[in-house]
Amino acid sequence: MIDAERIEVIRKGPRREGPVVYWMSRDQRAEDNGALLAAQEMALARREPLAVLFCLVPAFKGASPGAFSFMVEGLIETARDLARRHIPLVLLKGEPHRVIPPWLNAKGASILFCDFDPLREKRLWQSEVARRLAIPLFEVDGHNVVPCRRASPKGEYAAYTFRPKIRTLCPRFLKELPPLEEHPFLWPDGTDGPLSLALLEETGRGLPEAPSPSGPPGAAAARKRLSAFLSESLPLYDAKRNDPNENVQSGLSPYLHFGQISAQRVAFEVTRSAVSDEAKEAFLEELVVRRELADNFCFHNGAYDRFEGFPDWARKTLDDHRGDERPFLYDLPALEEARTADPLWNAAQRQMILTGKMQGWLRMYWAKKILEWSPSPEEALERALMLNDRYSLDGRDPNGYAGVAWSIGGVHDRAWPERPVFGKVRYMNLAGARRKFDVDRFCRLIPSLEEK
Ligand code: FAD
Ligand code: FO1
Repeated sequence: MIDAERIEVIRKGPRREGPVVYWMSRDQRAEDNGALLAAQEMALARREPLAVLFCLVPAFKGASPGAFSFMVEGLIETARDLARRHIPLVLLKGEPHRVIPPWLNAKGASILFCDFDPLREKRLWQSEVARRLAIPLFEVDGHNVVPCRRASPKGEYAAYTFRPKIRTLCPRFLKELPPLEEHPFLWPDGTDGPLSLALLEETGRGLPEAPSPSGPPGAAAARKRLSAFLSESLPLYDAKRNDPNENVQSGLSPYLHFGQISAQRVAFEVTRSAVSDEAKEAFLEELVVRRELADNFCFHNGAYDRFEGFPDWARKTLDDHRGDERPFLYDLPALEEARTADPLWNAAQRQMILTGKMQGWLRMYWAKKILEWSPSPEEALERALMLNDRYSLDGRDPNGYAGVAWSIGGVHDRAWPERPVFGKVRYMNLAGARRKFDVDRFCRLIPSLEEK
């Protein structure tokens, strides 16, 4: 049984007969998918067929064709996984509110399930679809280990206020999920699934492959990455994750972003692995506390991608330092093309463009330098978000909005000694980076953009 605490009733409606449909969006997998399992539970209880719907939109928050390709290839695998359980994955193309309600009507659907997602665009999709439905809509949070709506009723101040809540609730929610069953009640139109699979394959062929930092797309590749991480890098994670030369991060963020693997599965496997408690703790702090704090931030702060979303102290101090002379002022092309005077920043930017991912510690340094070199904090925020969303395979994610807001706007951080431009927002510099790791080695190893 899926824990009822994961489920939110978005729209009530009359109980009637008809197939059950799950609108998949953030959690694009067949296994370990709480929303899909909840939909199947309902369909089995009512002896109804079950379908999964995916709505492919023409553009999403500056995502590159490569990011769409990674997603579509993963969906093809998911469609095949579902077909083996007699559950069609139906692909619709267009704006969700225009294409989903008419399709549900045409199929006589009785109930719709959907994913939880804190992003503005996604919440708008959900409310616009709900407005046009005559059937119940249930949202299931299968993306977070502790469902975001249950973890906390408010925007948390920092990790230290959120951590105890997560720790208390984790034992209840961090459980093995049941497998998806072969669905015994067949979808009435046997052509829906195969036609959509063919459409997905055709869509995939038309897209350029993304530079992928962690391996090919899809649920199987995600599980392979996880097992390699557990045996090779997790033991070193606590000590070396912040060293960009060491490559001991999991590389799971693109898979987690597109929901090709569940955080629940990752947390579960890490918890029962044979590594030291320190390594487990360090990793779960990022995967569960920090990741779910990012969802909490976006869910409770409507201005998560704007200056107005920064805490009062940070806005005040950044306002106080608006007039400060910047050591360098770069325009967007200079940043985008990695043409600054800072070799580490340039290498980090190149790493993001060439591989689709920037190392985690560098992401903080990178965003802070954009603040230092932009005419205003607003412009810095806009540039950092645009570049991250355009070039990172895991971009367009609450983690990105929280990470950039932490770096530029002190979100979830505290005030530090005051200095030019940054005010009391934490500062980072090249000399500090050199004390942490071999900066020159890192810069040497990242090719120039012309060589790609
Ligand atoms: P690992 O270190 O192996 O961690 C495992 C997982 O934990 C990650 O996949 C991620 O889901 C989560 N995690 C790790 N660090 C953080 C963190 N600081 N905050 C929230 N969750 C975390 N993460 C994204 O997923 N997408 C982004 O677009 C993104 N943009 C960022 C931008 C900036 C400026 C900053 C400072 C951070 C950003 N992060 C982003 C957070 C973090 O850097 C990445 O999640 C991490 O580097 C991804 O690599 P990994 O999967 O190998 O991480
Ligand atoms: N979600 C969808 O339901 N349909 C899409 O066509 C779609 C495209 C897309 C492209 C890039 C990307 O990074 C995400 C995309 N998503 C899409 C949304 C994604 O599933 C996530 O829900 C959010 O990005 C993060 O919460």
